[in-house]
Amino acid sequence: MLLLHLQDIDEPRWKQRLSTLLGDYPVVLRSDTYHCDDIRYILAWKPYADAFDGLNNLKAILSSGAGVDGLLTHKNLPKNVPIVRFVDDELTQCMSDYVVANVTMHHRCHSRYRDDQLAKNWTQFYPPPAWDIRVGILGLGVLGLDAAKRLIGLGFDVRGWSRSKKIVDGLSSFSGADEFDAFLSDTDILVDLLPLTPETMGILNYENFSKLRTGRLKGGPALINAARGGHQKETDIVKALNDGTLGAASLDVFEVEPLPASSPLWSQKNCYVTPHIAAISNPQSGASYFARVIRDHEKGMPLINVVDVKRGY
Ligand code: NDP
Ligand code: OXD
Repeated sequence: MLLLHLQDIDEPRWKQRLSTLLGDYPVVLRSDTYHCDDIRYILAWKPYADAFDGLNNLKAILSSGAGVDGLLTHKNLPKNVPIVRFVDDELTQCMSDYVVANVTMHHRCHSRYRDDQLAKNWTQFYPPPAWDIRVGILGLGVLGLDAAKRLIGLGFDVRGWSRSKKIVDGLSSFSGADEFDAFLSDTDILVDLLPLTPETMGILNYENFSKLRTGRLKGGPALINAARGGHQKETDIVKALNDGTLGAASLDVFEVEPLPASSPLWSQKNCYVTPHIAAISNPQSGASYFARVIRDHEKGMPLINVVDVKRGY
């Protein structure tokens, strides 16, 4: 039996799609009647504190999101139960759409031209060609690598930072703490696509913003965070945007979500706020993916996209 435990998502839609695809394999919501002993799989997003209580026969925990930080920090996460995360072409495409749109916006200085328009100011400044702009991507996993390839295709000078080196045509690969400063030092637009782990928490801070390249992007380097709010120090972002250490920022994720009305980011100049919508998990493709995971596993095949709990992603 599959139990759905999805907060802030259209749970009935997922149930309907999964029930259709799984046929006579039962799918239940927490509000349905079932015996905990019968639950073999739980599909979770933002699970409550009691999410796993009594689930002693789990074969796998399924994460409807690509990021698993919410699961891995759950106080009562069952030990030794594999976690399968969501990896999906549509999610990847949507994330790359978000990244490309925001990189292009900052490269073409839309903040500056918007200000000029409002001031009725006709000043011709020509943005440099894409190949003169270095985009640095933090995290070269499923999402970071796809975004990198698309940006390379648009002519940008792309570099990436990950734990292990990558060999990709046209991409400069940096790895580990030793190469972090070298990676930042020539970056004009910093894109964050890292998972949230103890190592990456708070990585988007003033000290690191100060290491980015200046003088290439008019107004200062730009930051794009589509990964997790726990990476960023929001007081540092405000400070950096106000003193020119950063020229602009696009933020899809926040330290606290929904972003509180009291946050200065809402009205911060040159800061583009979106409500964690860069790439959502579509119930259509999501249900197909997880139905396949369950069917295959029930036939004795190995699970796919299993999280390395020790590594944290
Ligand atoms: P992956 O697990 O495929 O990739 C993670 C990448 O980060 C890998 O390249 C990994 O390096 C690198 N990395 C991890 N830890 C470190 C570290 N300490 N130092 C350097 N590099 C590190 O994740 P995805 O690409 O699928 O997703 C990335 C994140 O995007 C998710 O965890 C989630 O938080 C976020 N996300 C946000 C969404 C939104 O709508 N805003 C939607 C979906 C995801 P290596 O390759 O060497 O292992
Ligand atoms: C995810 C997300 O991790 O939507 O998939 O943030």
